[in-house]
Amino acid sequence: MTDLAAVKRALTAQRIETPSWAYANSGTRFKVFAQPGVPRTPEEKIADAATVHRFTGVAPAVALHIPWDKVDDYAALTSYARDLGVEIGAINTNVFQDDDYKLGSVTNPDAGIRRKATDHLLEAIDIMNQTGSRDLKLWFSDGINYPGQDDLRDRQDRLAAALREAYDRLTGDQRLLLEYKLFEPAFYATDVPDWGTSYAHCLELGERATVCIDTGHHAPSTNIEFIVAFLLRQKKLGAFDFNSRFYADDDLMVGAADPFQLFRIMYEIVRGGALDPAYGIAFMLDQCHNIERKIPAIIRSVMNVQEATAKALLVDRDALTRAQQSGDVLEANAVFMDAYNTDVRPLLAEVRADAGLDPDPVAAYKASGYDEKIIADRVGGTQAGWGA
Ligand code: AOS
Ligand code: ZN
Ligand code: ZN
Repeated sequence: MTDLAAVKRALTAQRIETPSWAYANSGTRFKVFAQPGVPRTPEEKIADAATVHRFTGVAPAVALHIPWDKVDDYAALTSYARDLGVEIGAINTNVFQDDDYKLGSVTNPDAGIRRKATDHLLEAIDIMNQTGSRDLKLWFSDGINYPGQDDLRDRQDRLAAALREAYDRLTGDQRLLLEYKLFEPAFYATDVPDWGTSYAHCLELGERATVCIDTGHHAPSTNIEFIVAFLLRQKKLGAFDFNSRFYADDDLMVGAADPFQLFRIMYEIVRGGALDPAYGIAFMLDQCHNIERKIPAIIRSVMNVQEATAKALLVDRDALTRAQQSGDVLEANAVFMDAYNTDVRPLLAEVRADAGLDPDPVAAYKASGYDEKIIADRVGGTQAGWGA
């Protein structure tokens, strides 16, 4: 039997971090469709993140991206965020948007360019010291397009050296999160292409280095929940970048393409006792809302994660264990599917009502007038966008 009160407590305590760049304009390589009311400054992105938190109650942190969110005074930005009810979350680095990085950043054959890229990682740690952020999130676009273009092993050595330098700069409770990605922008070989590569580097670095799983960064049919289970067992899972993929790194709303996969991932999280924020996993979104209104899409994404989590929490673990141990394949699968097929929306509506929130966050946002207000207020200046 599932303890419903415990399920509700777990859902109330859940935390999901939203990314500053998801509030900004974004698009594909073909076109960015600008939207009215889009933030022009890091402060306006934070205000939008605070709005998502206001309606969902479970999104109290916003991840920044440097230099897209570069400001003169990070302490002031941090207190601005706190005044709005949110914290600054992970600091994301950018060593992919500079001409110098054509042949790579920390793995570039040129030592001067490697120095520049590594210095950027150190700069991000300085920013963490000012924002009080725990997590340095690293994603490297580094890789090569043609066989023979550069030495695969030397590039691993260069990567290890840069990671070591950054890692050794961490203090207090700071952590390094290393994200992997199968391909893109490099098409033949990426320097951190998979969880195994990230895991091996993190293992070499030490206990403050853990893997970040971006759900959109795998080959089709990859069993992501297996990766989750394995890394949890090794105590090397540090974060998620949640999003949906139909084809490649689509960055669509999490739970849109494959809600069943999201449920299976969240089940492994629950099974591993890793849902509680105290466990230390950062559940982040990494999405781009190219054609839909951004704030309600992010609210919807947060709700999709909550729904998958609620279903995962509803799995009757005792019944599942009994079926598994007696080798009852069909019964074990039925227990699992029963939880997945439960309509958890009424339960989540209750959890929200208990927390003093509107049970329908998207409708509440639409009725709030915030959308109309940002469209009216945010005129002039330059809208922020992916890369701006
Ligand atoms: C890139 O594909 C990765 O998903 C990154 O995590 C992220 O989208 C990018 O660094 C924007 O911050
Ligand atoms: Zn990502
Ligand atoms: Zn990505």
